[in-house]
Amino acid sequence: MRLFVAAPLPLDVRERLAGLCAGLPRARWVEPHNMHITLRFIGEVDGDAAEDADAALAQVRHQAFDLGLAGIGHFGSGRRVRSVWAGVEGAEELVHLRQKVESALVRAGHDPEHRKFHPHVTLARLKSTPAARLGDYAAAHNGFAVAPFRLERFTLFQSRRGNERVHYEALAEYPLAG
Ligand code: 2AM
Repeated sequence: MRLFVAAPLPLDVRERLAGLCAGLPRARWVEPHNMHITLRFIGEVDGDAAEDADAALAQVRHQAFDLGLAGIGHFGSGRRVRSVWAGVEGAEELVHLRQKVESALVRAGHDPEHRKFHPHVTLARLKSTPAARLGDYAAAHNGFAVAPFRLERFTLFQSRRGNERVHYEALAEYPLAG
């Protein structure tokens, strides 16, 4: 099974993000119910490893905290822009939480993640979208912002593919202390 750990987003935040999901040619837009902030991609694991990951994540202790969204960015450059995303504002606590998640998974036997953490909400995956169109899109939505909302849990998701659609199923939720 293919797993990842993420911060789920409230419905009203996903509805705001859905308003950004138009106006880019050759974009595969993320469906609003699938939108999240990835904390740690785990990848393909068997059932035992998934249980170990779940047990480790259940040990993570962290306070609930506020975070907002602001701005539009992308990964990749030139003709190889891979994705567009909304940025996270005030991500200090999210970075702390992500460090705890990372330590817990490493203790559970996963290889450490060496890539830098860039908190974001993926809006679309792109293939050969003309750079000028991307520039227009970013300019149009430059002022995008979502007021801070409270993150009260994080989630272990399973990524499933079916009918050419991807579906993220919440396998477990871990409350943050109120
Ligand atoms: P994203 O947050 O940038 O979209 C489920 O597929 C989630 O895990 C996606 O949201 C995606 O990142 C992230 N993900 C998928 N494949 C990945 C990979 N090979 N390395 C890192 N993260 C990945």
